[in-house]
Amino acid sequence: MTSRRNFLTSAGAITGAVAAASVSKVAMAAVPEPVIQTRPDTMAPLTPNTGRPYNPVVTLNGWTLPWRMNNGVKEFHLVAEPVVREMAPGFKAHLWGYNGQSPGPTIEVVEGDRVRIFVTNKLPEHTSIHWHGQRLPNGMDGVAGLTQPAIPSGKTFVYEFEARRPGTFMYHPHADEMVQMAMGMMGFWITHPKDRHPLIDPVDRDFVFLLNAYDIDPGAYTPKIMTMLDFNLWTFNSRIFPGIDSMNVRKDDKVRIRFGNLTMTNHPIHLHGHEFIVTGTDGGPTSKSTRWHEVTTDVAVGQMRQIEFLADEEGDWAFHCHKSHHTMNAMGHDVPTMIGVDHRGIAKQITDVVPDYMVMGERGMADMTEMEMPLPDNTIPMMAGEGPFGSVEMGGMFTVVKVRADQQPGDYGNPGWFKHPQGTVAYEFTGQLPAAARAADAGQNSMPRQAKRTQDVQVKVRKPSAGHAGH
Ligand SMILES: [Cu+2]
Repeated sequence: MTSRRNFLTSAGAITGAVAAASVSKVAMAAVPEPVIQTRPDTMAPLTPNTGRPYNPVVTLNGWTLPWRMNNGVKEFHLVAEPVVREMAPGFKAHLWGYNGQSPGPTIEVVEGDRVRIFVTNKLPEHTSIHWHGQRLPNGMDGVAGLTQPAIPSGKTFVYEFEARRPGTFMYHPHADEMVQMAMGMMGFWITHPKDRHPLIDPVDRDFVFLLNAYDIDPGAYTPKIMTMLDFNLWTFNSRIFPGIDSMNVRKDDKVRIRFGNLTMTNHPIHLHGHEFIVTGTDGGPTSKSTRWHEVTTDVAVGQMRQIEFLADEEGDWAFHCHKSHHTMNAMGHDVPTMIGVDHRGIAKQITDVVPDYMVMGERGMADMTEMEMPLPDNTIPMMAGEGPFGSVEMGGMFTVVKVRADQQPGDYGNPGWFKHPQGTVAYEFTGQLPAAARAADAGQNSMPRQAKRTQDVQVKVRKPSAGHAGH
């Protein structure tokens, strides 16, 4: 097993070394050595030094799997295995994934490449891999029982096909997939165009990640795999804010972000400060006549979207799922609405008896960030993340696109918080406030009240008692 750290020092060195003439075909092992990566950091792009050239992508809190060339065939080795994924600093989950991580490594190939993928199953049960979105022989499609026998525990299977269509794809099991995807088994696949493509523009930065969700009780380590809708951890690439790296770009970069949804619900993904176009799906590049500007694009289950924009506004721009429950971290469910109830003293007493007891604050949930409720081990607060102006009060599917004039080409490092030009930050008004002008007489409204109505009814809006279910 080779450490990713070693080969990153000279990106692609493994592929180069193995493909070099000094290694004879006889000496070449039948199966490429698997590369394992156990850190959750965003790794530098893997620049190819064999095969056709392309502009590599950057996987958010992830990495790209190196390959070797064997008689013109690109060979990869995926190992399906239990992994420990740090979902945010201080919070680890026991998942299943590939080559040390969940999601597995990104696979990058070029249109027309002949690809051979060895899949070793180190899970306690059988598995398979389906190559979502690919044109390939039916027997390589990876549906256990339908197109192949499942890969038994301890065995290695080989998939081989030509990457016929350029685009944005993913891979995941098609064997006991409810369990295996709930446990984190999935990965990204990019097929780069072999030449200049009329519908695929070159970009300066190309980010990829998968949307996935888990149900892990506070204090626990392993996802509950029977959960269908009521997940409590909403993740980009099995990371939750504030554990998700920012996407750091140079001002006026053309930026592409690709994401695929392997959760059980849709996610409207929203970018601040810029408008983008959807340039592709897992069906390939979109035709130009179908492109219009958006700031939010909804990704249904099993879909992928690639968006593109010109990063021409400097700043720290939020990028997140627009479902507000999906920018929250693990909470106990059935949390009662406590707005208007001062229970802070009581809550402290209750936690002496019930350690996992969590309630929302009397003025809303923002109170929770100051309530200093004791949390069980291996649990992250519901909303966390300190920004330059205080608590960001976000969790889950949230990160930041950092646009900087002085970010160097090829530098993906975090430039720190944006330094706002003087006079460009919202500020407190300290003058005299005028009295509110309220409509005094209903008769002057454009929609007069019904004359017959004798009594006003007041309603209080509250969440159903089932609380968090069904979103
Ligand atoms: Cu969402």
